[in-house]
Amino acid sequence: MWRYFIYRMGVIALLEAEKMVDETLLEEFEQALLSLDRLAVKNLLTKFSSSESPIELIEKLVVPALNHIGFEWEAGRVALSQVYMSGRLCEEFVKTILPHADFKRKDQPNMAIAVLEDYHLLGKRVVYSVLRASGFELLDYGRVTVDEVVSRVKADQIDILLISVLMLPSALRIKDLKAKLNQQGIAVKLIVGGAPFRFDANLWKEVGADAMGKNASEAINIITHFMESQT
Ligand code: B12
Repeated sequence: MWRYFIYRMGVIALLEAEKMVDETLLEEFEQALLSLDRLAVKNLLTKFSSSESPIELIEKLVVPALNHIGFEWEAGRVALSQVYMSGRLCEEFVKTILPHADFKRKDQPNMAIAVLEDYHLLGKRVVYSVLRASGFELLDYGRVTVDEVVSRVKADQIDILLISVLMLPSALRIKDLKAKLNQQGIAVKLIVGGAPFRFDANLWKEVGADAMGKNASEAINIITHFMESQT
């Protein structure tokens, strides 16, 4: 119960903090998503992209709009089908604006990214693309169970594992993952991210992660920090 309370307070605080763009634009974008107006979604993204980079566009417009839609769904004001279609529309356009890989960097740890027992894939896609565009090479495990990820991390000799989850039960599964990695003596740094960690600032420590990133840019900083501390 207390966990849910912290979570709810976190959602409200996050929605306040995320009002970073012109509220009218954000509302227009949200309405376009909810009414499945593909053309309006495209036009608004195009308008915003003339002044912002693709990543800023995602962080300042797409993420807050989807967060708010999730909140509205929870409050019973929008239907799950609208949440679903909003997610699909954003996925469709985000795919076209994400930057391409840039392979300048060579010396780096073995890295992989996975979505743990969760069906929310858009955040992982964004983090993966931003890391590759910043010169990091990493494996994409897609959606995996705890046992699958443990055996893949072992086989690929992964040094840094990034985990994306959007639901609280999936976040709590990271505890099992950590325990199984420890049992097998696999030393891998765990970086976690996604809605539950943004809503509850201490959750990443409770599940045994080594770090938490609120967005893709923070993932870059954390990895760079790990690399520097190893040299
Ligand atoms: C779109 C959406 C869906 C879509 C997903 C489509 C898809 N292919 O991804 C659909 C409709 C399928 C869906 C289904 C469900 N959903 Co949903 N969904 C959302 C919503 C509205 C937006 C998620 C999203 O795509 N955001 C945009 C991306 C870009 O942002 P992001 O994922 O947060 O990622 C950013 C950061 O978090 C971070 N990040 C993410 N991962 C990582 C990893 C690392 C390592 C780092 C550093 C950073 C990082 O960087 C990203 C870029 O900034 C959220 C609301 C929310 N507040 O998040 C609810 C939400 C996640 N859903 C929720 C729920 C409950 C469900 C369902 C259970 C509903 C149901 N009753 O069926 C199902 C579950 C499906 C399943 N079996 O897993 C809840 C979870 C609540 C909880 N306590 O666990 C939320 C929070 C809504 C709410 N407010 O209640 N959902």
